Amino acid sequence: MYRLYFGNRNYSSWSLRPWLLMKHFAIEFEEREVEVRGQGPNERHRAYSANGLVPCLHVDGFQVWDTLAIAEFLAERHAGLWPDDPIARARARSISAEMHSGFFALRGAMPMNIKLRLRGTVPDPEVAADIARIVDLWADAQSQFGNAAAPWLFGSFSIADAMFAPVVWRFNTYNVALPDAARAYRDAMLDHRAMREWEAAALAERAALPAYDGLADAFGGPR
Ligand SMILES: N[C@@H](CCC(=O)N[C@@H](CS)C(=O)NCC(=O)O)C(=O)O
Repeated sequence: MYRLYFGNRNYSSWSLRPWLLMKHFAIEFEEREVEVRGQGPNERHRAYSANGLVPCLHVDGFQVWDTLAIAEFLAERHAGLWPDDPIARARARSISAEMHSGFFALRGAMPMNIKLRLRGTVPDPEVAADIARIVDLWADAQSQFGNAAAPWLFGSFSIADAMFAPVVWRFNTYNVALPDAARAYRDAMLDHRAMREWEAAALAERAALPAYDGLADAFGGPR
């Protein structure tokens, strides 16, 4: 039996990814939500996560930590999490790894904060470059590997979609201007049944991280 330790739904972008993946693929797991403080490794998490970070997946007591490792572990045990075709799979892995190890300007300037809906401002050049790169990655994946009948990056929903799910919330919170295709992908992700479930739980949370909530004014206040 799986047990997933994950952080506050409003803020913990890494936690959303494996949670969404497991929900989408109907992989059963016990949910253990814990408080994050929005900084680096946290001693309070060490009891259930060796690196002091969440998410951490337990399988019969064995720990798998770090989002991409969790995704790969699940992909070895359940069918369909990566695209079947090796070329599509390689591209899905490349963009998932790029998400996992990059986009620091965007992640730093626009932390995930599902409760906020802000007017938005013109992004700094570094943030704008990250946004442009993501828009390109999505368009490229959809044109080469997508399927007109489904909104996902590689035809069927995959780990790559889960990896970009928190970016979709960022685009929504900070009202990031997007071309039509990226906006359509964002809206399809926001409408995913499990994303709606995560959002409803996030909206009901009481924990607050003032450093993140305090960004509202810098983005023009509520819209
Ligand atoms: N590289 C890790 C990053 C995980 C991470 O940074 N988790 C944050 C929450 S999103 C955390 O646990 N921070 C400790 C805390 O804020 O208490 C992964 O991919 O899972």
